[in-house]
Amino acid sequence: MDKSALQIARAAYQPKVPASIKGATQLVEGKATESVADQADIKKLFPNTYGMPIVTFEKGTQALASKAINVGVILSGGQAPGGHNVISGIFDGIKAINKDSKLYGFLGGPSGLVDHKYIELTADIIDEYRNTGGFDIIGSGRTKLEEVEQFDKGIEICKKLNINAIVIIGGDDSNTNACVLAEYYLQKKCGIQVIGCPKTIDGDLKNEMIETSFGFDTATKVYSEVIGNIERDANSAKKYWHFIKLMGRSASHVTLECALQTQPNVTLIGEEVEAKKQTLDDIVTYIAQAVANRAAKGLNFGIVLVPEGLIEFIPAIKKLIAELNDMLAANQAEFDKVADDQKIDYVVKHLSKENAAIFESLPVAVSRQLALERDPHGNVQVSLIETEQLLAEMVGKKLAQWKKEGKFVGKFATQHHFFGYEGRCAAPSNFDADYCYSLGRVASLLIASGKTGYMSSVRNTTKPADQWLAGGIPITAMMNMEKRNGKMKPVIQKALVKLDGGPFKFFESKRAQWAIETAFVYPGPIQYFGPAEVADQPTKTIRLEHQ
Ligand code: FBP
Repeated sequence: MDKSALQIARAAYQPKVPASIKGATQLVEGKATESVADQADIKKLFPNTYGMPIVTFEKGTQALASKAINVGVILSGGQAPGGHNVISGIFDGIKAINKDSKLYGFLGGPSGLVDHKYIELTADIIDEYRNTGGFDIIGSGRTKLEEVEQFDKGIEICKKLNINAIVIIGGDDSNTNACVLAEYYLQKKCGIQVIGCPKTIDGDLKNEMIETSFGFDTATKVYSEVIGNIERDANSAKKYWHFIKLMGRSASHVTLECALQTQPNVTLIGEEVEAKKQTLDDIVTYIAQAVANRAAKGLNFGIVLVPEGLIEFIPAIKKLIAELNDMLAANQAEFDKVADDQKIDYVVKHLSKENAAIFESLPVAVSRQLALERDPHGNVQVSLIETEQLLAEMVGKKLAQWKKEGKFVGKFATQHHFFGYEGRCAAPSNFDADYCYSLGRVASLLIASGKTGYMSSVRNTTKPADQWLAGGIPITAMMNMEKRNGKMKPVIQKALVKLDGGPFKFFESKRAQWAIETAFVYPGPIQYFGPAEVADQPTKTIRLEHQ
């Protein structure tokens, strides 16, 4: 494969790891854990993996284990920069434990385990993918691992390949499934361990012990670079308002981080919209007012950042989606048989009066999305809803009305953009390259220590990598009960933007100034080489959370 000069230089990059796992290391067990909520229910569902202690790896006197370990790795869900480094970290980790250890990659996501599609990941393959973006080494998929038959198919292939442990690299849903699998395999006493790794550009798989999910750092740096370029274009031409939607299925962390990096005029945060019980009209009025205020100063241009999940945070729409989810889950078989052009009618007839009215008031493109497009986890596919376009149109209509009333004197021309896929496979930043490789190394240590039902954890990440803390967190400790497809299920609690947290508070203290002034910051591209203050800095979010 031909390579650019940067790719060649990156291939030789040696990721940094915590000092405590560099040589001999020892496992230290902490106190027993409890789940974040619904303790009795979670304990009942996970009798074997509930209450396990947090573990840390500290400097030791001898290497952990010497027996060869065979591991199967799965990439699950959306791509995130750094996945290949988790895999190379696992590879180097198990080989350091015993050179006869083997790593298998299940192909195309969790379905590879069930359908027995795999390859052995040899040193030659791993070397091709070190420090690269993408998940193409083995591919990814969104098949949900939740049926006993799937788990049993997993046992079959693990027995055949003599696999001792499976590592699932995924988001909150996939790590929940990793824990269900760990519990089942313990119950069956089949000797297969399951370890999770926190992945998602959305940044919503985090808690007190998991500081960030990998990929968030690189993806937000890529989006911020491009937002900065658009800001500079807007400030040069002075003729467009750019409406930019940013990925992040539900939480608004990506949007907030990009706002902190680029200081746009308007930033919407879904969690705030929900807390303030705002309507679609409130949001449109807020943006239109910012446009009018700048126009009064002769500034007919600006930047609006819109989180992908916004629509789900508008309380009236959230209620509608909840009823839609329950109704569709209860009538799935019947709904599947309804002809496509009759589906919207079917939905309207089966909703309560209040929600049917809201559903019918939405633009057709949005109501179709809400009713028709679900992913295998039952989530609305918000990335397909063109909120940025919808808002730009609605703001345009409001300003036209204000113009007639003499309340708006400027011009309003728009451009819209959606940044998501552009950042998910970027070459990992130094932070993600180091963090991911460390997560992989730690996963191999958890396996060598006989652990199962744990998520690999690397903390203290605002400090230089040498001082990072390595360990494992029981996945049950992150769980609570939530309604999914009409039924209460144990799931890892999603981390939404905290309105009393450091990142939001900082943004809140600045946004009025950013709205009226042109306070844009142009971050420029990710730097892979150079001084640490340029090349190794973690996100502003993580720094503000841990200052
Ligand atoms: P994960 O939670 O699986 O990491 O996916 C994140 C994400 O990139 C979301 O931001 C986005 O809504 C979704 O995936 C898009 O999914 P798809 O790749 O299937 O279009």
